[in-house]
Amino acid sequence: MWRARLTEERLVRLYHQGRIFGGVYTGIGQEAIGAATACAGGPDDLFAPCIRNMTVHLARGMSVLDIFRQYLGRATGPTRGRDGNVHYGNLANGVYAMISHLGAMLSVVTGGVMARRRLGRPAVGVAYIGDGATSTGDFHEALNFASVFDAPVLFVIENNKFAYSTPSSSQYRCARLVDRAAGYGMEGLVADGNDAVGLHRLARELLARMREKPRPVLLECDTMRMRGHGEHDDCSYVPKELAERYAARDPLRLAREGLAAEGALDAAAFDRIEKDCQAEVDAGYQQALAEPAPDPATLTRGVYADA
Ligand SMILES: Cc1ncc(C[n+]2csc(CCOP(=O)(O)OP(=O)(O)O)c2C)c(N)n1
Repeated sequence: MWRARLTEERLVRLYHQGRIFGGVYTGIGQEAIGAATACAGGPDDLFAPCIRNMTVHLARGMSVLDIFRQYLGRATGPTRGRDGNVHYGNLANGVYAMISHLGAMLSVVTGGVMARRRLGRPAVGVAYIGDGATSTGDFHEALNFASVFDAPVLFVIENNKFAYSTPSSSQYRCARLVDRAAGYGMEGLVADGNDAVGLHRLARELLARMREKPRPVLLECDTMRMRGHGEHDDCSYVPKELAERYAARDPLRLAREGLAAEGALDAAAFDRIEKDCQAEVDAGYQQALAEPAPDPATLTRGVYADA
């Protein structure tokens, strides 16, 4: 979570300095969801991170250096400078690169998990989606299909109260999004999306059960988008009181307090983690900055499949 927070804070600054090609969309304030669930997976599991899931990439082995290479459009980065944004992944580590069409990746994970299981690999999948994207047809199709075929996919809704400027009240009429689980005949649970420790325990238990007895689960995580949709958005439409309520429940603060209360990690150890992550971010940024942009002569390479 510290790695993601500090990386994204640096990216925000770079964006406002005009050093990023394209937009910056952060998961600041939502780090617990990706971190807690992705750390709960096994080595052969599949993940489909969405816009605000840098913690999933990091938890599944991507380096801070590679993330800076991606955002700075370096030839050495995960998309070799073809994309300067969230469309990166690492299939070798079971992480799909997202495409922009929200909802589309849910079926991809479902199919990927089914394929692995047919080959005798006991994989489970975790797919992430925002509250707004639950209104897509793809969401419905993927959940229904996964339920009918008992595909062990944890569908994680990050309910951060807004889809761009559209509030939940204009997005859905059910009391909670998890209510939809019954319609698909699957288990649905609600969790505090800012409590990394509690969520990690829940995710470990859920994934272990799903691996044992394959079936999908819908998990709605309560959280809040703490910045604009992207850095171009000042989010003036967000009620101040709402933002303040969640600022007081910052996931890093909750993790620090929770782990200290359990005697698992004292304040000094937590501070050391922050310091180490800051050093990693500084070094990663400096190295990526020194690396080359792609050679224009290679523009179509890796974009089209070789015939
Ligand atoms: C199918 C589809 N419709 C619209 C968009 C444009 N779009 C990109 S992000 C976004 C808001 C998504 O809101 P939500 O799913 O709640 O996720 P959040 O941004 O809050 O994390 C929209 C409308 C898109 N990428 N794909």
